[in-house]
Amino acid sequence: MSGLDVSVFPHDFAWGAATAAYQIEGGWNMDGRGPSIWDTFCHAKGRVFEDHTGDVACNSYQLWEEDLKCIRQLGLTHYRLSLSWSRLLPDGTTNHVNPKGVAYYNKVIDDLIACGVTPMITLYHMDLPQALQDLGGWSSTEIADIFESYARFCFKTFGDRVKLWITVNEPYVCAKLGHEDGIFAPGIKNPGISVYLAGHNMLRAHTKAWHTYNTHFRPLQAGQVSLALNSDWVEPLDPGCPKDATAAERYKDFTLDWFACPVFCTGDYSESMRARIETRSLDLGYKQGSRLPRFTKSEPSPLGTADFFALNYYTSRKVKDLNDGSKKNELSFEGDQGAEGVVDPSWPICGVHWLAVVPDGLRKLLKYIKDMYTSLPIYITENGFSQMGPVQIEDADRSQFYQDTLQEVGKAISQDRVNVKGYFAWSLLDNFEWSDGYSVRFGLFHVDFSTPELKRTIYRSGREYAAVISKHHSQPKPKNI
Ligand code: GBH
Repeated sequence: MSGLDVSVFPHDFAWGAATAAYQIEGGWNMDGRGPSIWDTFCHAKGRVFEDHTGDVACNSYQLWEEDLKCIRQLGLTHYRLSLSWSRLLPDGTTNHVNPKGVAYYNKVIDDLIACGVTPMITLYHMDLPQALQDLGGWSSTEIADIFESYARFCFKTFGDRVKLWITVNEPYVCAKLGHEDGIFAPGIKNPGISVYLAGHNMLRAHTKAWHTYNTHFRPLQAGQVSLALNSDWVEPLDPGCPKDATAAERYKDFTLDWFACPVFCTGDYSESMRARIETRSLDLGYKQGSRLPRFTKSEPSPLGTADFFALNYYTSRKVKDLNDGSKKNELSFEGDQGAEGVVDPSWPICGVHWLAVVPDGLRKLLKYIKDMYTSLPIYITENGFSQMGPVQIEDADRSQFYQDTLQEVGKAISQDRVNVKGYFAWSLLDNFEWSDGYSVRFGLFHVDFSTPELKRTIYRSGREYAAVISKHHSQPKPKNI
């Protein structure tokens, strides 16, 4: 990454890396942690690649100090981690607090701050307490208030030191992969119905947590709260084909805009998304009310419930119309969306099949977010590149990827005037990559899962990322005028 011009990044730019509790912590049944839906999902055979589990993962629960060394070696200014809800509250409710869970995160937070690293904390990264799933999980109305109590507990316990919060990570992925496709926990396949309900309750949960922070904690703690939305950059497959152009709009309606419109634009789902779902319900003879829930006046509005925009970007897609395709008569999310995202043959696929490498898609998406949604600061809360097969510590291709991507972020800042505040590489460590188990590696550090020491070894991309950060910090600071 030595070719990267770091001078365009603001002097207080957040250089980060991200992880998530279930993907790194292990210690799944230690010291009073309650089970989460991912424990259940992994322990049922046949769900995850070679039945891998997060039982041990990187063992960050016991090896936190090794992680801290990695963070320091990179010279990160920020570290994004998530809390395991069921480690703090084993049955999901504040009726039972696990003091050892609280002590663990207190140590992590204190150690980070002592090392000059700013924590960004995600409250929910895919790992619902199993006890709450047993009550209906994200499909139940009550979950929003239960989440609000959990969030309040975390703000109260950690908010004196933590100033950057993410409520829910990727509601799209949790709803779609967990409740429509069933390939993520809780493994529900209820096409065209549960996905909208789960997404809706995540938005309600986020909204309540933001309002709680805003009213009760912001005055004293002065932090910021948002939710992390994942999005590909999309364009019509054939820009000259009106059907593809409309399909690309629909694709956006059902992905980024599904959550961004209520929070940043109107307080409700877009007219086009709602109309599309209503029409298809009629066409398919679905009569049990609206599949896309409504926000009610008795609850606070999602509009304005973000203090910054948190974006997870990995890849891009070309969109083709699917209106007359096989999903036409199917009650499903994809049928509603009526659009299919495909990979352009010129894009390299690196590692896992879905990750086409398109760094300039990130620049376009950043500008799009600024133009369409908000002038609030944007944090890129995840972005990364995967490796499969034999371990390559000298990962020149990943180093190139980070250089190209950061170059595009730099252009977004200097040429498009997008207020990008920070960048978090996914991930600090090789870790449990959900349904792909340990077969897909996203780390800046390799973790040797074959030995109990779980030794961390820096990849070349990690060394080069560290060099970028240090080069940026050795630049002269702008003078205060
Ligand atoms: C992020 O999601 C997650 O927040 C993070 O936990 C994860 O480790 C990281 O990505 C890397 O995957 O197999 O064709 O069904 C990014 C969104 C959701 C994109 C899952 C790929 C699987 C596509 N990802 N999706 S497929």
